[in-house]
Order: sequence, then C-alpha cells, then structure tokens
Amino acid sequence: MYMNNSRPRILMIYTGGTIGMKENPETKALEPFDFNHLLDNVPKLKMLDYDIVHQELSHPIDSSDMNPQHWGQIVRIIESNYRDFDGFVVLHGTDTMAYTASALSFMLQQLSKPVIITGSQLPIGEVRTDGEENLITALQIAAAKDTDGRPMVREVAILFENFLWRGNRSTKKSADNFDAFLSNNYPELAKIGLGITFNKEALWRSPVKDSPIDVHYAMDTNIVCLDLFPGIQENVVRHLLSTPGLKGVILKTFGAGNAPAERWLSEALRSAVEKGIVVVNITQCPNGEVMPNRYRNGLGLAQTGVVPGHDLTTEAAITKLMYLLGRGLRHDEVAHYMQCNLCGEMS
Ligand code: ASN
Repeated sequence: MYMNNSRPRILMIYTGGTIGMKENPETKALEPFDFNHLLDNVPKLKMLDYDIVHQELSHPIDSSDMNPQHWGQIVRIIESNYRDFDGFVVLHGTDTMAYTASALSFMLQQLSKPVIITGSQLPIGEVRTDGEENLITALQIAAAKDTDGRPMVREVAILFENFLWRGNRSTKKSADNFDAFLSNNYPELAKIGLGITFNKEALWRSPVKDSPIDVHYAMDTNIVCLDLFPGIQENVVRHLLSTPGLKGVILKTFGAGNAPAERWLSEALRSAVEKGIVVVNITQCPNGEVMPNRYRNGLGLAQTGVVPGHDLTTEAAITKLMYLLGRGLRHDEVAHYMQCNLCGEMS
C-alpha cells in the first residue's frame, strides 16, 4: 500500500440509523440521537492517525425516512468538500442503505474518491455493537491508497461486517444478522479479515481519465415499481399505469424476465410505452439477469417496448430511472441509457 507522510483527511457524514440511536426510556423504541453520543462511544477513533472531520444532516433520521432531498444534502456536502478530503464515510441506517448507495453512485458521476457507506445493526453504545468495527474499517478503506498514490476505492461502496460491496450492486439481505448486505451479481470489492484484502479486478476504474466530478441533483420520482405475481389483476395494473404524471415503471418479472402472456397485459404495457412511459424489465430473482429472447413470454414483453434492465438490482433500477428522468432526457434516451452500464451497476 502507498505510504504518504500527510495524514489522511476523511469527512464523516452522519445521516442517522441504528448506529447512532439510543433507546427512548418511555417507549423502549430506538430513536436517532446526536452525533457526539456516537463519537463518545468510539474512543478508538483517536488511535487512527487521521484528520477526521464530521458533519451531519440537519435532522438525523431512521433511514426508512430517507428520500431524494436527503440524498441531495449528502451530495452537496460531498461536492462542497470534495477537494479538501481524501475520502468520505457516510453513516447511514441499513434499511435504505442500498438505495442511497445506488442513488449517490448516479448523482456523483466521475467520482474518483471513496464514498464508503456504513452503519450497524446494534447501536454503537451497546456492548455487542457491530458499529464500532464497521466505522473503523470504513475509515481505513476511505484512507487506503493504491500503489500509484491514488485512492484505492474510487466509487460509492457499502462496508458491512466482513465485506466491501459496490454500492449500486448491493442489497440488504438480513434484518438481524451482522452480515447484512450482499451483492448477488457482482463479487466483493474487499474482504475484511485480519487485514483488508482488496479485490482489485472488481474495483471501478473510470474509462474517462482525470475528468472532474460531475454532480447531478435532480431525481425525478414520478415512477413506480410493479412486482408481478400469478393472479395479478388487470384493473390494478391499468389503474397503476394510468397514474397522472407517471414517467417510468420498474417491472419486476419472473425468472429470466418473463411475464404472463395475457393479452390485456401486453396491451396495457404497449399503451403505457406509447404514452411515453419508460418500462424497464428486471427479474424478481436475487441472482441472474433478464434474457429477453430466451422464452416466448419474455420476447412478448420486449415486443411491447419494455426494455431489459439486465442484472440491475431493484435499488439500482429505481434510482437510475429517477436519475435519467431527472436529467430531462427524451423517452428513447432514458430507455437507451437504462440498458447501458454507467458506473458499474450492470454487467
Ligand atoms: N431502522 C434502522 C435504519 O435503517 C435500521 C438500522 O440502521 N440497522 O435507520
């Protein structure tokens, strides 16, 4: 690893989540608490020879309250401090962490510094907390350099327990295990054991060299995610697709991208596409991808104008669609870019 005499400068951004929560003595429910409580519980931070500066969202939240305005606040903090820090650690609740990681990866185009998101399953003040290790490892990853002195990680990633995952490939897999995240369609970026072993071949390296960070704030939320199931009713689907202002649909299909061959469904989807709604096909299977030509049912769907989202996670598909629509692109451009790999989200 590259050695540099100057101390790494890391900006820690606290958004809330279990890591910083305390039990409300009356209700016994966990609630977000202030940042100093968090820092007071990790005296080991002083053992890292880093300059750590911290900022927090105006109101720390349970991440189930996360929304694109909060993403904008996080992105603004990163953008306005980008030149002054070697890396960024975002402390976040686990519930929507994979959505935030995916959203930030699209909003921070041409990122060339680490944005490491972490949190915990148990509050940092609890004896058996996983928060302390996650926080310290995230800081070490944010400070890590490659052999040429550039940051080892140049993308948005999630550090949780023993793994570093690409942000826009990750999914929360457990509501109670310490090992709570997973990338079903992409290998880990690093394994955490006695040391931190980076999987260098898996790390994102931008094909565009030395281009400045390109930040985008607009996320268009006029979209919906529709999960198919056997027996889904025509009136429900038609009602959903005629939602005023609807611009995009993430259609979660069976297996390799198949849907019922019923006529009403193809008609409803075709007329949605003709109205200018972008419909993207992703699979309900955690692992694998949409193969539109493999089965007649999948092919039929493609013939209605629904575009394949290949192996996008639900979190990446939703936030990518919000991002592309937010850029004010035409329907055909959004449909095209949904099928292109922008920042490592798709194989
Ligand atoms: N509800 C919490 C959150 O997402 C869960 C956690 O952080 N473990 O904010």
